[in-house]
Amino acid sequence: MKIGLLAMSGVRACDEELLEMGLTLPGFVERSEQIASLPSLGLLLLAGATPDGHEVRYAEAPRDGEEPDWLRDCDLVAISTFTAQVREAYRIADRLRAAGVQVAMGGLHVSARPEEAYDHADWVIVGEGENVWPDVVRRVAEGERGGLLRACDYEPVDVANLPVPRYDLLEGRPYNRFTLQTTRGCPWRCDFCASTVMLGRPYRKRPVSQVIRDLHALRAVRPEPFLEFADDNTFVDASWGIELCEALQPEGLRWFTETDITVADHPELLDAMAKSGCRQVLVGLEATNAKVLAGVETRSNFKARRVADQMDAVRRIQERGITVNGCFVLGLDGQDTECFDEVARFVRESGLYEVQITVQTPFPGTPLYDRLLAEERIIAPERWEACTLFDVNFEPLNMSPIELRDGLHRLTRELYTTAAVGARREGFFRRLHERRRKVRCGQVA
Ligand code: B12
Ligand code: SF4
Repeated sequence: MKIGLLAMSGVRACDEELLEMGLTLPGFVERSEQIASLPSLGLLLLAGATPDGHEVRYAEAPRDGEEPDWLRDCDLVAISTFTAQVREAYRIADRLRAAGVQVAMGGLHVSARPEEAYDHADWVIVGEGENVWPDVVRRVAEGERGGLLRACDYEPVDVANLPVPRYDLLEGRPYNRFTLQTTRGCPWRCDFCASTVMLGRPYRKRPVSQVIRDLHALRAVRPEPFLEFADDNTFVDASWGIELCEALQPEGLRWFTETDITVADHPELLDAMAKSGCRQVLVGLEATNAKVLAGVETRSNFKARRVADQMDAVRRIQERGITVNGCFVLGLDGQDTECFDEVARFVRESGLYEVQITVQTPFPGTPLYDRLLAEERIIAPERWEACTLFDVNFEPLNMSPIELRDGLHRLTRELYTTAAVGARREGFFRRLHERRRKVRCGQVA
């Protein structure tokens, strides 16, 4: 059979004013350019899990209508979905089906709303795809016409035995970064989290040798990639983390990942990360005071418990030469209009190299979505295109939606000007050089 794999590419926001700012503010443009072209690791893994004997091609559509024509010649097309682009993906799926192609949809959005997706796809897959996809391919080859399949009805995915992602299918596309996975899931349970924790499995670490195997598959087609780990929370286990970094070090690459604040508790791990080429860690700080963060992480109040240590943790990480991208959520129930100034102050005082601000977003399938819906605080339920992390689609508790939007705009203007970005960078390098000088002089260990 001819099988097409279709990812929706690019970043999304509905708010015109913010989009315009995004085009002009240097700090914003840079991150968008870095990430906008990441390939879909999920689909490359499915390609690796496809039974032999089929012709597999990978495609990306920046938006609805821009999918390649060759998809219409396929027998089966797999589409991966995030919430913000799912309506576009549905329209593409409808057209492909009208052209006689069988369509399978999976990914975070349809895992949360499978019945909705079933109106647009022959096959809908809930959860991790590695063990379901080969069955879909077999069934289509045998002439079956569709079904709603759940990963929990198949053998659980063993992260020690994932297929090799088919990076070779990316051909010559100009990517700035490439994703690979070292872990799946996260031990925490944040109310708003719409990441892979939604795929319903506990935190799992891959054997380091398997990560390196995938890296070599990538390097066979892109010898000097900048790596972005597509993990939710890489360094939960410090000794495994050190093992990973030691294996990465001889590769001589640069990399980025997302991890929680506890990474700063382990000096040996930080040293190993720095030596192995870690350039930046993205850490969800979310807010700057414990009252606001109370209950946001629902398992053990982790985010609130660690709030007092935020500034020092940023310092401990950054003094190794690893930059921190601190992420803040605006519009949490405990916040009022003071939150914008609080974040700006924290960014100034902490010396954070990079900052990301988003508005609280009720993604389908999250406890947050269900709670806000029950409280009739979602402005337009199922307006999935607003699930961008930048569009306000709920009634905050202690401010109006307009105040939240305006505060986001104001903070965006303040944080991402050339001067603000320059000052953060200059501060980071000044402190780093100062510390290195002290280490050389024996003033600090
Ligand atoms: C890399 C990434 C991107 C890349 C994606 C490249 C691509 N086309 O796939 C880029 C930079 C383009 C991107 C964009 C956006 N992203 Co993003 N991104 C991520 C990130 C960091 C990793 C995703 C990943 O690779 N996971 C690993 C793979 C292996 O998992 P997976 O994709 O889920 O695939 C598995 C299953 O879902 C399933 N599966 C997936 N598809 C299919 C299809 C079939 C047929 C089958 C059988 C199975 C299947 O099988 C796979 C293997 O098990 C996550 C955060 C995180 N840490 O997870 C956010 C995340 C996915 N992004 C998010 C968001 C909000 C966005 C944006 C809306 C941001 C914006 N404002 O523009 C846009 C979406 C626009 C768009 N184009 O879709 C949210 C999505 C939540 C949601 N429910 O939608 C996440 C979870 C971040 C967050 N903090 O909430 N993102
Ligand atoms: S720490 Fe991050 S990845 Fe983990 S549950 Fe919270 S938001 Fe999700």
